[in-house]
Amino acid sequence: MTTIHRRVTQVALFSFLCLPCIVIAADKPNIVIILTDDQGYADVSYNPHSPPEVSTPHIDALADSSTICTQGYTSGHVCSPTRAGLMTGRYQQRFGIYTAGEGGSGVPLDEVFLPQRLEPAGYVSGALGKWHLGLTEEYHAMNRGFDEFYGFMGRGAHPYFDHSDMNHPIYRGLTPIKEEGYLTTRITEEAVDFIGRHKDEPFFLYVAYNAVHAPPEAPEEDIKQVTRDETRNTLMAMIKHLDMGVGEIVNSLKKHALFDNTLLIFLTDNGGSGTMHANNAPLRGFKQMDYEGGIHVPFIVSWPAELEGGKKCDVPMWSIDLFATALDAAGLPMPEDKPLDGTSILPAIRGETNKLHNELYWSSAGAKGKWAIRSGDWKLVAEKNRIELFDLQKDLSETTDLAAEHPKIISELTDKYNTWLDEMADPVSNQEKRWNPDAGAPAKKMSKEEKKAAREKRKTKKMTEGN
Ligand SMILES: [Ca+2]
Repeated sequence: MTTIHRRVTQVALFSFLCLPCIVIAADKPNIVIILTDDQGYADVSYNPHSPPEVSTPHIDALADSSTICTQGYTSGHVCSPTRAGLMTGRYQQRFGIYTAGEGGSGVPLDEVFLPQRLEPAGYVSGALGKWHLGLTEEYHAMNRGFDEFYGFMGRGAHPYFDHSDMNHPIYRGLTPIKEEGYLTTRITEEAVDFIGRHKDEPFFLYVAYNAVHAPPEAPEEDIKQVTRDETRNTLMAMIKHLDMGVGEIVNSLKKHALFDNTLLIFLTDNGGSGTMHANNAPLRGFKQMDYEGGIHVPFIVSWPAELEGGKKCDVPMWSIDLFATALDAAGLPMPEDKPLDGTSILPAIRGETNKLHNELYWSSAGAKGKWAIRSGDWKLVAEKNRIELFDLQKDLSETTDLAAEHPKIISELTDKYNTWLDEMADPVSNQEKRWNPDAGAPAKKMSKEEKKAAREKRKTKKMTEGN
């Protein structure tokens, strides 16, 4: 019996026994989100600004057959806040998450995560890789609606080769395991395995590679002298494995004839990292900034059964929209108990609308005093008492501050931001919501040696903990 004949017979049999089940299984698209970590805007070779050392043939092939969203943003400029917004479909600030430290300690338990909404429609859900939404068991992916988990829970970074620190282990489900192998490769293998095991039911697969976050670690044989910069050479080898992983996930979906009816979204969790020598051309800045280089990311949407490929979509959209988009694709209603701030991006990709949001807001609260708002083509970027204004339509690279010429726009956008921020919760860490120039004691004057020691300490902290 051929596969098709066997399938027809199975469908006939199940239709007779259990009609609603088979209708669900046949109609619901699979949903796959590949979230990479700290990858530069130009560290995908489909970006025309990408430098010659960057080669991502598999990501490029996916981009070619999909829609490239040229105005794709993340709601955080670091890892954990973006993840909190993505998993809830809501401004993460709505429940007090403004920084990596706040998100990394856990998203309040009354928030509802995406797999919890998909489960009633028959979806099985798996999370792979970096969680970074809580360290303790109640915040574990398995307790936030996922049926399967492979990866690490807490901090932003994890070594790529050495998984022996059982204080920060790799988990399978809720169980810490002894693990070996290059983590990027292991995550890919787990993704391929998940797809194979769940090919006959609708699934939601969240593949959160920690690549290419620090530490810079890649298989020795893959590190080539493609630039004069050792860290960047290592980054290129890390990207090679990430790119191969994307290729294997796509191949696995194709092998099981699932690719056409899979909504696959590829994006990065924030802008490329300066520490890792990422390239964000033509955008200004890096991760941890609200300039475009910190929040404007590679963003690809594929769903061949429903969306024509080989296109570009220039409508501003962001990571918070993926929740509503997944529900829309699955034919599910938008929740009323926890209203979403995101909206389905599918109408924009189909060309049915050229606007999804009036404004996009960023805030990392008072301690850092960084915030931004995009409204139409205007973007206001603030840090403490410095406010800059850019016209993104003319100046995507944010080279020319127009604040002095447009005081009225500054005041309108500042008012909008303040109204929005008033609606948001206080930060869970008890820091102030707004920067306060009078807060805290004046910094003690440090000696040269003390300054050097503090710098070293910060550097070590950054490399081991990540954000
Ligand atoms: Ca990140």
